[in-house]
Amino acid sequence: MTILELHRTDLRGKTLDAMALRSVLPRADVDVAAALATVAPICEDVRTRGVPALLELTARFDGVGITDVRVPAEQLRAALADLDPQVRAALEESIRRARLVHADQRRSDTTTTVAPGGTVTERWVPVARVGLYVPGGRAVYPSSVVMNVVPAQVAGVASIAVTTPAQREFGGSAHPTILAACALLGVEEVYTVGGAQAIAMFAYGARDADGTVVVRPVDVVTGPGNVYVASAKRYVQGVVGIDSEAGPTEIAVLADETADPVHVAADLVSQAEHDPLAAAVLVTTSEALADAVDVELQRRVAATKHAGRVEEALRGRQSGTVLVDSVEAGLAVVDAYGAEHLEIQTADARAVAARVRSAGAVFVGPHSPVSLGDYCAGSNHVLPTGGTAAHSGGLSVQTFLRGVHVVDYDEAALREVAPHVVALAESEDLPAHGEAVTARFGA
Ligand code: HSO
Ligand code: ZN
Repeated sequence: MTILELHRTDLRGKTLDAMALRSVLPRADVDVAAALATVAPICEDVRTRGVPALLELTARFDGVGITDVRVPAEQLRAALADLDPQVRAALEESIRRARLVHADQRRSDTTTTVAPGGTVTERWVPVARVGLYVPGGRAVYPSSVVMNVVPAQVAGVASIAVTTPAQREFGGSAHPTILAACALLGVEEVYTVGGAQAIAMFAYGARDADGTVVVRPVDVVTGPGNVYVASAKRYVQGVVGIDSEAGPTEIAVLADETADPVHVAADLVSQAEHDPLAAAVLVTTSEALADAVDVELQRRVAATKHAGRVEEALRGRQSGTVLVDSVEAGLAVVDAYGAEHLEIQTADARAVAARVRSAGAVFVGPHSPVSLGDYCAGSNHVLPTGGTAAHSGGLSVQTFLRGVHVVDYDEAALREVAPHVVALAESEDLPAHGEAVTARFGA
């Protein structure tokens, strides 16, 4: 391997605002919009032809000939029975911790007395049915089954379906650990469809050639996937709700001279392991740390199992080191970047973390690596990428709830506010709106 050094961007001595920072910070251009041209015909094909289209698309894109999209119940049970006991124990612990955290996210209904006799209640109602996408491809993600299913269950969603790509090496079924995770969580409706066609299947539902309904449409589709999955989610949005358009994984580390270069390098490599497009960004006040991390990366990358894609990710334009004058300046950088995962490896890490404004999840101090959050912290690992942390949070119970306002005024309360309604209605030249109120008082 030729010398591996993260590209450096030196911002010392410079004061840039958030917009200027975004233009100099490393970031991949994953073009979700461009993929729409590929994805739209696929979605339309699924919408119009249903299951036969799903089978054909699975053969074309996954190279697997399947005859049915649904995983039989016996296969789910068998996968759980055959699951390695250690993996089972780990999944159970991951589920237990995720349930603890997500249970605390549940909202209670609120009732506000706006005026005597006039109340507005906000009721939180779960959506009826969700479709959860679990990626296949380079890695197997039973942990993503946990991260998608737990918040939906805690929210009280009655009908939960999972889909994951058919795998040739498992005879066209899904990876057995994914099936076992579904069984462990009590999810019985599992499909082996991946890619854009899976998202369309959930959005539109799918019928057999003879018109029998095989997959009922869902209200919300969630879950990470590749650019085609993200693009398909964008395409069907409006027909269904979606969570964020998750792109390749990102880790940013804000570190000062107190950080341990071994920890920093190990954590950068851990997320680079996902994908050649994964991003690993070190923001530091210490040139000595940046040098030490480069040395450690060199060693680790050579020794790691997936060295090829890790190296590609670290060399890619989306990864690099950013040198800053102070932790303060570093905070401005990481806020502008809005990482999916942000580690704070500085003195007084807790206080620094409390000041972060934009990140999918923040990992505080030397003992909270991102991979803890990926599996067993209790937090969710489906998080906003590509800077969308500026406007969105990660997957949560809230993703599956709708707030419904319930308006309940008595006669006196309506009478009291009537002149204001009438005045506003007239100002908008919508007099019938005012009359709907005054009609109640004999006018
Ligand atoms: N880091 C990924 C989640 C994951 N890691 C699953 C391992 N398995 C995106 O947050
Ligand atoms: Zn990960």
